[in-house]
Amino acid sequence: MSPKPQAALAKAHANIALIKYWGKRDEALHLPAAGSLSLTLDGLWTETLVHFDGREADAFELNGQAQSGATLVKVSRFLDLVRAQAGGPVGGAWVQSVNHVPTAAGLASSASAFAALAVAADAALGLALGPDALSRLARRGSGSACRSLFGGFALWQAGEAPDGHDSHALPLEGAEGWGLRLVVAVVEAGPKPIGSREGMALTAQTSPFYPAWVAGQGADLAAAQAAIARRDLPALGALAERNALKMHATMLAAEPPFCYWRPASVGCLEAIRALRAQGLGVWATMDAGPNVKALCAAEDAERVAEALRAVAGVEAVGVQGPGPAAQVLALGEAALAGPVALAAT
Ligand code: 2P0
Repeated sequence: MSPKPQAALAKAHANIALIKYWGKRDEALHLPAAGSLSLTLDGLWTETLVHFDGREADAFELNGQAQSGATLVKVSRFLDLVRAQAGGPVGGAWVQSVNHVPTAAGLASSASAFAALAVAADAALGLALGPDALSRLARRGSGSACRSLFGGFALWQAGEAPDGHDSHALPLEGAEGWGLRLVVAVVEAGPKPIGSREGMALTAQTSPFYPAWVAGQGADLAAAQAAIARRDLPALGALAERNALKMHATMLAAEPPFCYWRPASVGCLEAIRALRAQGLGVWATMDAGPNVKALCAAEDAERVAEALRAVAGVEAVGVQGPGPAAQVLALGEAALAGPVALAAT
């Protein structure tokens, strides 16, 4: 009988930070200058098959397309980190990934992608890394990926150690049971001024507001955790909105300055303020792009979605709830069927 294939299929969901990660204390190890806090989303995820089949060089297929160049190198370097943790020599791998984070939605898929890759590679080699180690490993692919290991709320503790052993995410209780929703408005995108990795580095190097941003993160994280513990949506929403605006303010003061907002982003922020003035509990957050995400209660989500759909320049609106932790879907022979293909739309 042939040996069991060293293969695993894993799934990880995207996350959106309510208290943001923006700035590193170590660029190579992806160690953040401050902690962050996120909500994992139910409707956006990545499925990844890793099969260490002994091939000479790693191969990577994304959404049915063979990848080469920098994308393949990134995956291969990441697999080197996993191979280094195996007892003996491990050959190359076939990696097949499907992103159910629509590219058209302009939402970052690197968090779910590296979390799924970490979980699949670990399971394929039978390393049985625990949640902390898996979160640390995912962080090495992309910082925010360390939060996608966990369902619901996740807290990425910045840590202090130079080697990063204390810089990983932890699950935070309390996302379920109070009907939280994140309404995602996809805004027509112009060319992105700068990638998030370069953007946060430029901010850290040049923005006079950066030290104040980092100094305020501890208080925002503590207040957000307290708001979650008492299920206080107005407090959590207000903190999240202000935290996102503070992050974007650091970029406006960078040298050269940059801004991810588009006219429709401002339209969404205004629409959210108008709903709030009418008494609705809804708050905005934005990441390194023009899309706007609105935090609200489930019973208000449709009204918020409707208001955001009416904003000029908004291309699509979707409603997300809290999502589950990353998980292994299949092992060995059963994993070789690979990820579920994207529905043709
Ligand atoms: C976040 N972002 O907390 C913040 C808010 C963007 C704005 O994490 O260089 O792709 O791989 O560690 O994780 C995007 O940055 O950066 C991000 P790297 P990453 O979600």
